[in-house]
Amino acid sequence: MSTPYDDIDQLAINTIRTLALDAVEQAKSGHPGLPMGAAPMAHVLWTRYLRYNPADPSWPGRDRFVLSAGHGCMLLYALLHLTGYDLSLEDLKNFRQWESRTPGHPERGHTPGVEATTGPLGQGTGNAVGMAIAGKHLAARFGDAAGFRVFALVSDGDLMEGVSGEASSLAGHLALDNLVFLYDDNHVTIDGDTQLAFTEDRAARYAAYGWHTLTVEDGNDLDAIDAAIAEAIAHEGQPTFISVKTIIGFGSVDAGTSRAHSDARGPEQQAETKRALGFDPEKFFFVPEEVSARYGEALDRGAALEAEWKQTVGPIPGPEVPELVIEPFDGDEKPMATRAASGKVIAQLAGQVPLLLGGSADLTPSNNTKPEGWDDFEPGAYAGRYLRFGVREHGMSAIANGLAASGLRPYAATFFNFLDYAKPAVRLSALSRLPVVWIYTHDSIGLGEDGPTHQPVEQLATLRATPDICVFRPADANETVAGWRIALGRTELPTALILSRQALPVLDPARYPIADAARGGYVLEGDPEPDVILIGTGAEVHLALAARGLLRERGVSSRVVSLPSWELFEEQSESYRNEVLPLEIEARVSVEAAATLGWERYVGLHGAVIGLDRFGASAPGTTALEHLGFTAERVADEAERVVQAASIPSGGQRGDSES
Ligand SMILES: Cc1ncc(C[n+]2csc(CCOP(=O)(O)OP(=O)(O)O)c2C)c(N)n1
Repeated sequence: MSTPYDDIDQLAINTIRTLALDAVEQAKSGHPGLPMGAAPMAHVLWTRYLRYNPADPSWPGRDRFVLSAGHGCMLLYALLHLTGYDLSLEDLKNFRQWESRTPGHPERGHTPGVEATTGPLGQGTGNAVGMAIAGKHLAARFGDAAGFRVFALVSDGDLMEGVSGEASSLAGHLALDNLVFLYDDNHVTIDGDTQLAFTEDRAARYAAYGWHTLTVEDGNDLDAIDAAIAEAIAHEGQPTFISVKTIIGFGSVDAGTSRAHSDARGPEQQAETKRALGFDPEKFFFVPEEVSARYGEALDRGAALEAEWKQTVGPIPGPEVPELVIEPFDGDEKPMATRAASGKVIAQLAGQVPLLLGGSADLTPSNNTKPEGWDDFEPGAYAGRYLRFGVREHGMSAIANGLAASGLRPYAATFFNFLDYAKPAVRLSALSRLPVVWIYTHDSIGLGEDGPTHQPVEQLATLRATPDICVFRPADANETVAGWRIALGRTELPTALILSRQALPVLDPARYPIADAARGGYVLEGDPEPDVILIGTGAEVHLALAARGLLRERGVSSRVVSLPSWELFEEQSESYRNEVLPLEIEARVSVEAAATLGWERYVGLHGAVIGLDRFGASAPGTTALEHLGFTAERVADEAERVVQAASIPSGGQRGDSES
């Protein structure tokens, strides 16, 4: 501690408290309890230790502050305003209003200075671990100055969520000593005291994860908080968990109870609380001049820190990706699983995309995610680009978000079915516009013997229903190349590559217009004016191709459309989409070994959807596919049926197969 804390520090802390209170009262909703209890630790961190420059929120050398308990966002908004980020008092007054810069939970990319989109409890813990990995990795590869520290404020709810256990366990293993958790140990959640459902020894839990643990007995004791943070920073070889005992809603009549957690309590309580904190109840959103001045020091301090950093840091590559050189797969290649093709692509990308790094949730040999020659990222070997996430799909995914938020280009892999274990973080990658490449192999019942517990059915529909994520299910090795190009070209949004376990024929680029796969959908082959259009994705494209052969023998002309990505296809011009799927051709059949939900969009009212609206079965993949109706014969039969139905004039029994 350089200079002693004084009355202005106390006034500053109470300013944060009253700003949070006024904002919640004005919005008539929100969470004042956490900001009021945790203001002192945030004050100490933001005035004495955190390295940031409010004038340049994207300064790469800054420390990261993650408010994992995102419901307490008025704490962060108040700090951002007071320290000079581009967030005005007017913005604070608009807390939680339409199009305001102060939404109900922090949103990365929306409010300057917000590092992570938090609110779903637990996510921020994983994001912080990802950022700490990024800090270590950048320092190891590009020099110490390229690294940074990460501080996360975490709550009881954060620590109850399983994802915090997954991420913290890995952080301990990795000995990330640039990571500090400040635990807002206030013993209160929405339902009441933590005695109701959360009684383990949290510090002991973190010690068991391999963290250094510290306790601050009084969350209002600035010197004790200061000493703990200083010790955490100095401590080497372990991340640090500081349990800070606080009083939720400090200053209010409801302090220390779950009533203080959320909601406006009305003008009377508001006035009473402000009086208790030494503030004039008639003044709203009031920032004393001395407090402005104290926090205002952050601008000069930040400018100096950044200037000094620029002198010492060497060049660091950015997340942008150069023109990629990826060898196409020859039409003579033996059939190859798209997961295997993806592995070969990653090996080629390794040298071309400097900040590419990634790993798998303990399925490396199955996901084909480790390029030859890449070292593991392990304690003492932080330059390694391969991440051993362990069996922690949710933690892996929240960590990948933190890596992407730090400017790296991460990929993270598991079996497609286990998307369900990771979905909250995958959703947030889209919401917070992070360019993670999600690799999901074993993409259908075609995976075979592992059976219905491992066979995805509804996962494609789930991802397609998620805004802003590009879902790409390639039909072969060459479409897999296209998928990777798309994924890395998207510098602001995530992509999910949905890959097969089973080998698939390689589509010869000399014969098929594979480059058009990048448009999400294209005519693979067929007659210009076909009787029927067969639409497939992934492995089932090959069924459509085989069905086309059968239909030819039956005198029915057809076209096969490969539709690896609905989202990319929807981005194409209307005229292109009409070229691929001409409106006048109503006889259409889709085939995809997954839930049928949504395919009506492409086959229309008179088409047929071949899919899977039940769970799979344990059997060899080809057997499971056959028994569950994924055969070329069935596709051809359905095609014939819809062609016949389409030829019945309207008013007739069109589309009724029994007629
Ligand atoms: C994943 C998730 N589940 C539920 C919620 C709803 N929720 C918001 S705050 C909260 C309890 C918070 O308790 P704590 O984390 O101790 O915060 P504090 O009461 O100290 O503000 C819950 C359940 C949420 N935000 N995220």
